[in-house]
Amino acid sequence: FLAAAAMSVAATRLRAQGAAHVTLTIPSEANGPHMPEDYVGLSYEVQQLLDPTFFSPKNTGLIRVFKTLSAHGVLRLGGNTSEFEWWKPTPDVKEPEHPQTREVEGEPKAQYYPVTAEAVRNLAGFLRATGWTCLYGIGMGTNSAEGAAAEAEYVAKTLGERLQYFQVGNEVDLFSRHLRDPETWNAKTYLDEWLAIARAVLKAVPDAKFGMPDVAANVGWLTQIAEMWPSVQNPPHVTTVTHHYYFGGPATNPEVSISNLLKPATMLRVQKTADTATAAADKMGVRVRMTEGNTCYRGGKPGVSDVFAAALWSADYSLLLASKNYSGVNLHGGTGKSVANSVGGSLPGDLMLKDAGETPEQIASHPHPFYTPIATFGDQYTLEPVAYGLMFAGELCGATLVKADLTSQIQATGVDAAAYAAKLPGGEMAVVILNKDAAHDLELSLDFGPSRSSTVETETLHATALDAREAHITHDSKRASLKHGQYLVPVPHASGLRVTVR
Ligand code: BDP
Repeated sequence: FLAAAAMSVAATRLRAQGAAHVTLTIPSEANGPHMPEDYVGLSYEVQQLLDPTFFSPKNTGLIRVFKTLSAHGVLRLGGNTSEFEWWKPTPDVKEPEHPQTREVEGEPKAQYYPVTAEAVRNLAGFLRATGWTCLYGIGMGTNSAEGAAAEAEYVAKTLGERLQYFQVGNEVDLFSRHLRDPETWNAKTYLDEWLAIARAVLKAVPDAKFGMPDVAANVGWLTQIAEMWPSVQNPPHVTTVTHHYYFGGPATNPEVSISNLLKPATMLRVQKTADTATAAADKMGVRVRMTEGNTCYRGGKPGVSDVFAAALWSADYSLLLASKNYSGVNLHGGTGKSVANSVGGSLPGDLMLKDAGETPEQIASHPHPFYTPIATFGDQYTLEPVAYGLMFAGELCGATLVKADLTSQIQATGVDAAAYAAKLPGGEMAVVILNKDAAHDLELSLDFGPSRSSTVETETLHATALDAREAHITHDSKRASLKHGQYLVPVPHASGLRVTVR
């Protein structure tokens, strides 16, 4: 069968001058998951709050790029640095005593810093100006229940309806490395500790909502928590179970490459994790969200994280999780200092730059981690390629996805591509095709069925090459005609296309 399939694919490629031809029948009804309006999200270190002028209503440049990315996005604050924050409501409040932690290679150093009332007030103004809401991260690793409750009270009051929920603790499945006793730390001891803090928060904020457990990678904890949950007396209101995802890392790992990032096996692993997480969420009757992730941990890898390949990856990754009923994704980033502190002082991507012959001064002049969706140059903010992929996927926000597995149909040709279809709130059908293949072009016959009219709108996600430091979204609203409900369209290698039919 495989040989026959390969032969017929080869034959169709020859016919279409190198492009593999596929006919995709687009169902006229969508009965898959609904992709929420606020699906698109970003994640920043809590330490970003150390500069209260960053998330501020006065930071108009940043507000502009947030709004370009999404009109209703979700800003999540967390990261490794969230374990070393302490709440400083007024200038006279002294730094508390901190518990003993272990210093471990590869884990962040205990660098304590205050989160101030001013930073939280500015954050509220920033959220109002952008139209975004917030998942607010409070530390657990070195925090006290009283500290968490006092911070939560001020945050709830100040952010108001801009606050979706609290997250307490970041990547708790890794606490055994440096913050807890590896002999006793597990999903059960975590849950007990989490409940104690959540109940203290509830005393201060009776209607507080939560997302948890924000594991780095071990989604098995979601399964275990879902199993333990029915025996929790008077459970706090958890709306979302959460996990993180980094394709690989660190930057020095040769496995972190464009071809590995984009190959179908990578997304198969993502699907497996998603199935586990979704099953746990369903069992608890809550949603699941990927609250922190990106291409390559410890700050990303130049030439992979900051190029067009990352745009195709983030578009595919985001739509795949939407098709698994996730409530959203938050891509991690921020300015250099906060992310560097989160990974123990310097970004290993710097090592790569040293290998590439950059001087320490040149390295120091890179002001942000390589995976950041929004880069900062002085007071200028720009959307990086990885953000373009998220923005492209985000155009299906508010839509209902069709259940058909269009990706498998395309991949049967041997081309590394993915496809998703959805019914938009206005009734239009949209199809997104992501041709991640480095060499093979596609030619698609999209069969929308006879009932669709002939107004076709297209939009492309493109760049000059997979490894180009650029991404573009080009809107093309020319009217094309459907022949017997069919639309024939090329999707060149290394590009994305959205076709919307009224
Ligand atoms: C995650 C941490 C985050 C780091 C990121 C990274 O939560 O704080 O910035 O890894 O390594 O595990 O880049």
